[in-house]
Amino acid sequence: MKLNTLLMLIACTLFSFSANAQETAQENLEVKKTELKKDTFNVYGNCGMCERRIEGSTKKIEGVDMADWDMSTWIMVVSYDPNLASLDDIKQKIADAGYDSETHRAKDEIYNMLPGCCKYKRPE
Ligand SMILES: [Cu+2]
Repeated sequence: MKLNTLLMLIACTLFSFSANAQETAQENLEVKKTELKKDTFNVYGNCGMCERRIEGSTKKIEGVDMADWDMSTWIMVVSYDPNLASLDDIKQKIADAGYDSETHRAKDEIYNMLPGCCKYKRPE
C-alpha cells in the first residue's frame, strides 16, 4: 500500500512537471507572436513581376517576417518585429523599388525604369 502511494506521488509529480514545461513553451510562443506587428496598406502595381519586386524589396529588411501583396486589390500585408524595422522603412524600400504607397512615392527615375507592363497608373 505504501509503495503504491509513493508511486502515485511520483507519477503526479512527473505529470505536473511535463504540464509545466508545456505551458512554458506555449507562453514563449505567444510572446514571440505578440512581438511581431502586422500592418496593411496599399501599394500600387500591375502584375506578377511587380509582386515579386514589391515583396522582394521588403525581404532584405531585417525584422520583416512576412510580406504579401495582392495584385488585384493592391493590398500589402506585412508582419515585422517593431524593434528591428518600422512601417516607414518598409514603405521606403518599396518606393526605392519603384512602387508608390499612399505615403511614400517612388522617384520618377526609378518608376521610369520599370518594364512597360509594370508601369502602373500612379496615384495623384
Ligand atoms: Cu509588373
